[in-house]
Amino acid sequence: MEVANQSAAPSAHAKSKAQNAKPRLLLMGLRRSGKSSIASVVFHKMPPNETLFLESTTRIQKDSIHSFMDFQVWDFPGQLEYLEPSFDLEDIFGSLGALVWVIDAQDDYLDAVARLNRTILTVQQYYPNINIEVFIHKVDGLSDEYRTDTFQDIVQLISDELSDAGYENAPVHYYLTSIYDYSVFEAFSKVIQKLIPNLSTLENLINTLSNNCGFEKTYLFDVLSKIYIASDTRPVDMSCYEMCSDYIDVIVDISELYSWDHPDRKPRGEQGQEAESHVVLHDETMIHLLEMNKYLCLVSVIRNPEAKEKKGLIDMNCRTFQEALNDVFSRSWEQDQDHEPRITKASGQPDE
Ligand SMILES: Nc1nc2c(ncn2[C@@H]2O[C@H](COP(=O)(O)OP(=O)(O)OP(=O)(O)O)[C@@H](O)[C@H]2O)c(=O)[nH]1
Ligand SMILES: [Mg+2]
Repeated sequence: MEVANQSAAPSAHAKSKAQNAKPRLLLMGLRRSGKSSIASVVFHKMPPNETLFLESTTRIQKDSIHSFMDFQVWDFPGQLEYLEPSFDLEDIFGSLGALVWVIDAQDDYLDAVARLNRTILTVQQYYPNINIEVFIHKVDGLSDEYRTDTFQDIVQLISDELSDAGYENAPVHYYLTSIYDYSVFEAFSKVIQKLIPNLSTLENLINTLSNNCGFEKTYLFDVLSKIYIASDTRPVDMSCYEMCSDYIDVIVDISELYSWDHPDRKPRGEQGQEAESHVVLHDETMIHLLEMNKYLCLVSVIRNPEAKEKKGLIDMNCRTFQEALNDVFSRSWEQDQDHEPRITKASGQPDE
């Protein structure tokens, strides 16, 4: 296995290498817990049913995602014993953005919890700032009541074991997820958002935009993965998110159907003609979508009848937001990824 090395403690060489690397999301957990399914559904648009035919992962699968921000997703084989001394921890956890631990909630989860705790206790000695995101997964098969019980039980087990081992207030966050609904996208959105250094600036900008235009909820989406990288800070309403996410599909489908080419689409700066669209639903809710650049689009839900009338105001404010967004991201967008495929798959390749 390529990440194998001779010593368990991080080496100086590996440390300097890691500083230049892109943030990395590690998908870990026991076998068949659903790691590859999550990566395939979120980043490769695989229909959830087709994950039934996924084979067990035998080598670390490394995906490089080129988007508004470049990052990597490493999908681990469930049986890999990466805590053994033959693995260099720095190679695995060095440029870590997040450790996503997937637990199959339909299965006996005691083993998964024990292994997660072992991992946390080992890794936090070297990387105390590590963010641990626990996906309590496959909850589609559980009743609402059983779901809540399972959630509480897992949270309790993990925090009890960690505090018994002397690790209080571990930075562990929990999500109920399933590939059969939007929960896994929502959870991944939250995980990715923690990697964005300018998140609070973006949220403030979206809050201002929403207030000025009378939007009920606004999301800034990554178009291909449909992860939202920021939203206004009003409470999240799952149905709003689902509606906005579906609307992106409609627009992408229409664009593709009519071969709407985007030769002048750029990751930053002045854009050509953006896709813009709105629809009014049976309950008078309006969804408004405006493409921001090559990767991102802004989707808003408008329920206030007065706000819907003021199309000019919405246009003007959205343009101003687009300019501000450009400014916020201009540094990270300096390196134009135009010529690279958006998602490249390099299974088991050593990290460059
Ligand atoms: N019901 C349900 N099944 C799921 C979900 N996610 C994944 N699965 C199923 O779980 C099985 C195992 O999924 P994988 O993604 O291959 O699991 P893995 O964690 O990558 O397994 P290894 O590669 O062996 O470590 C597949 O049959 C998936 O269809 C989910 O959210 N709900
Ligand atoms: Mg797998």
